[in-house]
Amino acid sequence: MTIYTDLLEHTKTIEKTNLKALFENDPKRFEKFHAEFQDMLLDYSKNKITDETLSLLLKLAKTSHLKEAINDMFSGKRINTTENRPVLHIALRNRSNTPIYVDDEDVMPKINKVLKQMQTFSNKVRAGEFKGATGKEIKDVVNIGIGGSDLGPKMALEALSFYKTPKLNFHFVSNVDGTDITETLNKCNPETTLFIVSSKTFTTQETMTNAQTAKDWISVHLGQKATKHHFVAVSTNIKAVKAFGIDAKNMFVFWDFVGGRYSLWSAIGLSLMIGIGYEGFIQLLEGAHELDLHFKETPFEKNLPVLLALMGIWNTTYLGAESYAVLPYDQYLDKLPLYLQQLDMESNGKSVKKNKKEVDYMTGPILFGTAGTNGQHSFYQLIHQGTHIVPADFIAPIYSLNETGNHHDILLANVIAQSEALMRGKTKEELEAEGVEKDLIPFKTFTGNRPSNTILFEKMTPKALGRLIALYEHKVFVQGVIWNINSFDQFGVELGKQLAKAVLPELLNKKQKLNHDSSTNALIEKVRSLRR
Ligand code: G6Q
Repeated sequence: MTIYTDLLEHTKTIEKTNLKALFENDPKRFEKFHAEFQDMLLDYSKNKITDETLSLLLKLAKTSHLKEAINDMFSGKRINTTENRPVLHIALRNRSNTPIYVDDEDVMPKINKVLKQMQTFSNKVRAGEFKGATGKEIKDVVNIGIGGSDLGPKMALEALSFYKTPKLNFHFVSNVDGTDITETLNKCNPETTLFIVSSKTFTTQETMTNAQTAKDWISVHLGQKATKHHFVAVSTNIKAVKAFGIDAKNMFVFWDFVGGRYSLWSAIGLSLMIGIGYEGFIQLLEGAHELDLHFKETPFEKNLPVLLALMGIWNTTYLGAESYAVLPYDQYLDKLPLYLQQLDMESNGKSVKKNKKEVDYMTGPILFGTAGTNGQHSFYQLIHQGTHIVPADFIAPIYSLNETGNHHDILLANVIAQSEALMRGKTKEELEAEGVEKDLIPFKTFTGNRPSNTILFEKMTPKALGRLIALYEHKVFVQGVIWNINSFDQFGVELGKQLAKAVLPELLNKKQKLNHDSSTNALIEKVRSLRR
């Protein structure tokens, strides 16, 4: 028997149990199944687990050599095996400044140097000292990037917009759809606009197409020489940045050991730093660093990312849940589900193990979600009464940054009630006692017994956001280790991009013979025939 088969066997016992009964039979259940770190509380007691489940899951973590894997990541080992790279987003926020070595080089000095460069630059923009080609102050900052070079700063700037300078407007252009850049440029004045071209490779089709359009816009309005006054770059590719016409002193570097979806903490966060200021950005890094130390040093049974990961593994791999909802009850976190969708699904949406064999178990779930009570008036129907079991994470701050009347009490009452409703449901007997019409009873019954976690923290600050994101990053890491997949590559996004490169000339050259399947050929023909 392996731990895997032990857990499979154990599902038979759990399938016979009911969450509501587990609570009724054990008044200490919450006490047993929660963990805290600083002001953050993780309540995982509303999962279908018992003492035995938890001890088996902790054993699973141990036998998966999780401790060693954590140490490997923190010490700069090349754990991204398919790309032969270390994974060191933790170094970007290593506020203790302890040396971290890659090929005998301590990476901390170069990380600190870029942070300093970002500080000087962001201060200048915020103070109105960085001027455009005609000598005017910058008013609009446009980040051009996609995926990992877009979602992090976009999500975080919205999450921390309470702390944002009112003097500047921020825009994020990512989609290659011309509407994205056109609508953004319509809101900006070329004389007072700064573009941050964010691209690790500086070759990404969408980003380079958008950047070129922005460059043409500046040229048309201010002349060709204006580029260097209105563009800065964040990249690893110095040569391409220079070729684009961006001054080397206005380039902010990062490195191969930072994965795109883990790059918010690097110079990719430049727009965020301009928005909330250097101090705010450092607070974000500090929050993440605190969580890093907690993750590295805390025994698994009290370790928030490990516990959150184990609940996910239990629900997905053992109990068969295919999806996973992240439901932040804080308007500022509206884009968190979008951000976590990339973090989780691009990292763990894999079906080949590190040993090249196909997995025969379920890995990363389908993640979705939305902020506040909005979802309650829409897809929560399925979560409460549908045929799918959707484990959910409810996330809420105890205080609102905008305490207004009784809004926040209502919000908190809702988030707490949702997890209770999912857990306990509503029985036929309860409905009868309420005098519900007999014919409607089947439709109004709630089975309950549906799992969720609740994460509470004091309030939305840069530090709190840092902790929250790091919590999810490490959760994803732990799951990748246990599933024995490489969470740090993303070959699955390549094929579509490659094929698009072949289709593009075929759309443009109507005489080119088509050699695809009948559907693809017909779609190309249709576009050819209708598009002049
Ligand atoms: C993230 C992915 C991906 C990447 C984008 C943008 O982990 O690698 O989302 O961030 O494809 O890539 P560039 O930064 O190279 O433009």
